[in-house]
Amino acid sequence: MPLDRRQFFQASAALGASFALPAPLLAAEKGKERRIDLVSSAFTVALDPSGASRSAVWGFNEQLPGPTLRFRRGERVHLAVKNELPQETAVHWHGLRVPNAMDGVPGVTQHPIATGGRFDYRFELRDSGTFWYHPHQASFEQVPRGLYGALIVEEEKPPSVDRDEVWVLSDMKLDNQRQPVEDFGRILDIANDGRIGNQILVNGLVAGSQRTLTIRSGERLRLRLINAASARFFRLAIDGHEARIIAFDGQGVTPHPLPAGGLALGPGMRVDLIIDCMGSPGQSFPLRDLGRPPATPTVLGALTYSSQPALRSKPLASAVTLAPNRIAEPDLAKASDHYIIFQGGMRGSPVIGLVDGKPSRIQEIMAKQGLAWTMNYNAQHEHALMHEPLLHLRTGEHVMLHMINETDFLHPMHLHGHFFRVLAVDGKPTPHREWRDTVIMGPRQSIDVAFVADNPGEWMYHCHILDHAAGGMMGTIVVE
Ligand SMILES: [Cu+2]
Repeated sequence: MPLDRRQFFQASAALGASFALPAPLLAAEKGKERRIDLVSSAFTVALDPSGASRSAVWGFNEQLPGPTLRFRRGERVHLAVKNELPQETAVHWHGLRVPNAMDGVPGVTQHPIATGGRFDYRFELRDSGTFWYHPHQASFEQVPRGLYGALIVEEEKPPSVDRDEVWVLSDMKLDNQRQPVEDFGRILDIANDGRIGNQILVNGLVAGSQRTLTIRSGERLRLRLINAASARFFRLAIDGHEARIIAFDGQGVTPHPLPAGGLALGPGMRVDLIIDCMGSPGQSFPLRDLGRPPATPTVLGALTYSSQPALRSKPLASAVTLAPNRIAEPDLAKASDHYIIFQGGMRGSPVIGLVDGKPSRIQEIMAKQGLAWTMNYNAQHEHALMHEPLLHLRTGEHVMLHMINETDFLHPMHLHGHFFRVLAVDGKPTPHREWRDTVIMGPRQSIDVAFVADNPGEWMYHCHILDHAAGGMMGTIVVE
C-alpha cells in the first residue's frame, strides 16, 4: 500500500473543504498492475463547509464522493475493496467492460463482501472515458448514503484542453438536523419516481452559486458530469457558453451543442463537455439543473472568471473529437430481434405479472412481494436472482434489442459488460446513433438499441432508478 492509511485520510481530510475534487489517487506501479485500496465505511462529513453540522454518510476512503480514480486506457488495475460497513457490499465499475467475475454483482458474479471482508478486483481497462463506481448490493440504500466515486480512463491522445474537471452530481434526503432520513426502500418510492433527495450535491457539497469553478478567460475546459443520484434526473444548461457534448457514457460522439431544453442526464449516465471559456475576467455564469417542468431551475454551480488576463483571445481551433474505443459494430442485416416489455408503477393501466409462475395483478405483487415493476411479465427481487434470465444470447451474436415501456414513468436502463448503439426512439432514428451503457426510456416510449454480445457471462440489465431496480426492474442477460 503506497500510503499509510491514517496519513492518507489526514491528507484527504485537509483537501475535503475545497470544492474541487481532491487530486486523483495515484497508485504505486507494481509491475504493470496499479493497485488502489478502497475502504467502504460509515463516517461524517460537512456537506456545507460554511455550516457547523456534520452529516452521517457511508462512503469510500472517508471521502464524499469517494476518491477519483484516474487511469490510462490499457492499464491493468487491482482495486482492493475492504468492507467496514455494518452490512454486506460489493463494488460495480459502471460502464467498464470487465470480465464477468469482476463486475461486482453479489449473487450473480461474486459472493457479497461481508463486514470486515475484502474482495480483489483485477482487470484491464479496455475503454477510455468517464465512468464511476458504486455498490451493487442494497444499492437503493448504499448509493444514496454516499457510496460512489468517479473513475476516469484517459485516452492515449486526449483532446488538448487547459483543464479537465469532474463534477459528480448526486442528492441526499436530509432531516432538519442535516442527517439522512432513514426511509430506504419504501414501497411508495419504489412504485413511483424513486426516493429523491431534498439536497442536491456537487462533488459532495451542497449545490449552489458558491460552488464555483474558477477559470481563466480563453481556457478550454473539459467538464465531465456524472449522475450518481439514486433516482434524480438532471436537465443541464450553462449560461453564456456554447458547450459541446463530446461523449455520452464515456464514448465519443460527434461534437454537438446542448439541446435547447437542457441536457437530460438520468441516474447512472455521464456526459463529457468541451467549453471554450470566452467570458471576461470577473464574470460568473451559472450551470443549472432545469429540473422537470413545472419545477424551478436550481443553480448547481458556476463558472467564474479569475482576474487574470486572458490566456488567449480566440477559442482553440484544435478538434475535440474523441478517438473511438474498440467496440464491435452490430451488423443490423444479421441482427436477431429481442424484445423486453416493461410494466408496472402506481399510475397507468393495470398490468399483469407473474409471481411464482402465476399471473397476478400489480397490486397483489406490491402487497405480497414489495415489488412494483415487471420486465417481460416477471418481477423479481434484487437478490433473488434465481429466476430465468431475460435473454439468452450466443457469444458473438448481433442483437437488436427493442425496449418497450408500457409504464407512465421514466427509466434509465443500464446494461452491464457491453455498450449499445441507440438507434431509434419510438421508431424514429436518433441523430447521433451514440454508444451508451445507460439509456433513458421515456413514459410509453420504445427504444431500439443494437450491440454485439461479445462479453461472455451473466450480465445485469436493470433500471438505474435504484428503487425501481429493487422493485422488480432488475434482470439478467446471459451471453453464452
Ligand atoms: Cu425505472
